[in-house]
Amino acid sequence: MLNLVLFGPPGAGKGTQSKKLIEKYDLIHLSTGDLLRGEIAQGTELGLEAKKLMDDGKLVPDAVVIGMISNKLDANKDAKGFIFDGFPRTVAQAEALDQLLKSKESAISGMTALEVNDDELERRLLERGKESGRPDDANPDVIRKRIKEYNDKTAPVAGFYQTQNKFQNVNGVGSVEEIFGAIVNVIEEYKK
Ligand code: B4P
Repeated sequence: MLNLVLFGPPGAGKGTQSKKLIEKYDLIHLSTGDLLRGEIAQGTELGLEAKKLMDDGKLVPDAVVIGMISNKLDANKDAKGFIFDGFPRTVAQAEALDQLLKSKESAISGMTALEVNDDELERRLLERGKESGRPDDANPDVIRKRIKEYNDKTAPVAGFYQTQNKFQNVNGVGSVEEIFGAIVNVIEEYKK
């Protein structure tokens, strides 16, 4: 199985690149951001709770997102592999993912991190906020809080995969096609 983690700060382009990668490699796309927005759209209890945190730029509790991912893995037993987009976002989530995959006799193939500076992230997210209506993209204070949450809680996840020799950086500034090409080069190495 090819199990990829796409990593990077909010607005780094994880969602954008995931869409292209699932087509090329025939993988199942698991975006915790999309799954949470789906719960919000359906007005579930989980969605209502998540919305408060997301609108404020905070992470949703680990147990919630781990449960969602576990359900999705179970629902896609015959998949060729998965692309994890926006998950894991904490070391506890990374440890849980390792355990979940181990119980299915599988493992993460590699993590690819998109590097983008803070000014560019803020610019992209505010731009998206104009059209998407996403409340967490509309307010510069919330965007900065999300970047801080990333630096405090998510950035350490890179070290988790580095110690397993499963971590690669890619420059996330440039055209979508250029960045896609760089990610594909890294993935081809994982596949060897
Ligand atoms: P997510 O939905 O994961 O989204 P994101 O971090 O905002 O963006 P992404 O990196 O996917 O950017 P995109 O490609 O869309 O998270 C939202 C919230 O959900 C979190 O803040 C948190 O509250 C919660 N959450 C999600 N997962 C969680 C977890 N595991 N644990 C706890 N909480 C969780 O790109 C952004 C914009 O840039 C787009 O408009 C795109 O068109 C543009 N763009 C992309 N590539 C570009 C390029 N090369 N050049 C110029 N623009 C580009």
